[in-house]
Order: sequence, then structure tokens, then C-alpha cells
Amino acid sequence: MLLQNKVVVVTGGSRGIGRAIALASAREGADVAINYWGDNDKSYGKASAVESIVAEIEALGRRAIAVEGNVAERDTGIELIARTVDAFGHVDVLSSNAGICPFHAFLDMPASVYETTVAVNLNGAFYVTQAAANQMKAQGTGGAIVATSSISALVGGGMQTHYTPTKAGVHSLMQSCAIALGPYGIRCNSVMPGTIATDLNADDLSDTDKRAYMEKRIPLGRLGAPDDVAQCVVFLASDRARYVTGASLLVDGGLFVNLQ
Ligand code: RM4
Repeated sequence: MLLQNKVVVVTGGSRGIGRAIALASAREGADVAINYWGDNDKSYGKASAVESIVAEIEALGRRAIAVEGNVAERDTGIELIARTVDAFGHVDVLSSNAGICPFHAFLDMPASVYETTVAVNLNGAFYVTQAAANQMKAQGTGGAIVATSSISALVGGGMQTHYTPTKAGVHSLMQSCAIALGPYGIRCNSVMPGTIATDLNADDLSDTDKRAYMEKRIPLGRLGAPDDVAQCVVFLASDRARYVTGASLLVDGGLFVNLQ
């Protein structure tokens, strides 16, 4: 078990990639604290997304708590870490995963769309990372922080002019935090998912031409699944990556390198 008896905090952990990270962590022996914001997703049957992920983790014999909060607000990260320590005694891993991508054209993009995307994706990552790192430093036993950046940190999207800079910022945040936190034994890395089929892009990929275009561009011939990313997060969070910090791992089926 790669995360036996570890305590893993996952922001945006009730759906999509975050949900997969929470489940993969539990399968590897971790107890999990899930942050979520809004629980109106009923695609998991009668239970809400949050109720179902907590139940799935407990069915694996691990403990789980769910803490609602908007990571864009600094106090959310502080509260999330405090609730985790109250419940499980310590924090070993942070998956800074929460993010939004409301596709929108650049020229008529309202300030609210831009500012909300920056607040959630970049400010949120900063605040939660800071809260988790302060707890890890106080514990004195190191830790691992894995941020969900994106292939979009490295390449652009015409409908993502607000979003791609935040993912580049998350990537850079991990590089600088690796330096700042290395003396405390806290490793900081990012994963860079390609096009992963989740509810984040369900509308965008409901365009069959867009979906076919993306699939054609991916050397492995398929869109990614959330667990494809989760397995890489578990690796970077585990002791197998004990000498890895400041790194980023593309999880994109070869999309980034595929020019022709
Ligand atoms: C990723 C990448 C994907 C998109 C998601 C929402 O960074 O741009 O293509 O579907 O974001």
C-alpha cells in the first residue's frame, strides 16, 4: 500500500479528477479529507456526490470527512486543515486539485468570469498549499503536496485565456514551494492532465466534432480518465517519489508532443 495510514487532503474531491484521487488514495491505505463546493451534482444516484464518495471510501475500510468551502477564500484552507487534524490527528499529503474552467471567448469575457477563475484556480491553490504546509512544518515529519496543474500550463486554448494562465501559475507555485519547503522535508510537485473526460469539460466535449478532434490528436487514441491522473498523484505523494520535488508530470496520452 503506497499510502498506508497516511492522511490525504483533496480539494475538489467529490467529483472528477479529485474524486478519483480521493478513491485511489483510500485504496492505497489513506484516510481522506475531502473539500467540496456546492453539492448539487446528482449524477451519483440518490446520494449526492459528497455522500457517495464518503461512503465509497468508508466501504474500503478507511475514514473520510467532507468539508465544504470555496478554496478561493483564504480561510477555507485553514478550516479544512484544522478539521482534518481534528478528525485524523495530522496531515501527510495535500492534493491541491480544485479548479474550474468556464470556457469563454476572450474579447467579450466579463471580468467576473476571469476573476472567479483566477480566484479559485490560482489563489485557491496558494491558500490551501500555505495552510497545509504550515501544518506539515509544525508536525516536523515532512509531507507531500501535489497540485493539479494542466497541459494548459504549457499550451494555449482560444476559449481558455483566463484558465491557462492559472494552470501555468499553479505549475510555477509548486516549483517555488519546492524550494521554500524543501528544508522541512515537504515535497511539491504538479501533475499536468491533458484532456480528461470529466464534468469540467462535459459541455465542451459534447460537441462531437471537438471530441473527435481531441481524440485524433492523442497518440494513445483516447481521452484520459480521472483515474489515469489519480494514479500519478498517488505516485508523487508516495515514498516512491521521495527524491522528486519541483517536478511536473504530463498525464496526457502524448497530446502535448503530438505536432505531426
Ligand atoms: C485542460 C485541457 C482540456 C480541457 C480541460 C477543461 O487543461 O485544456 O483540453 O478539456 O482543461
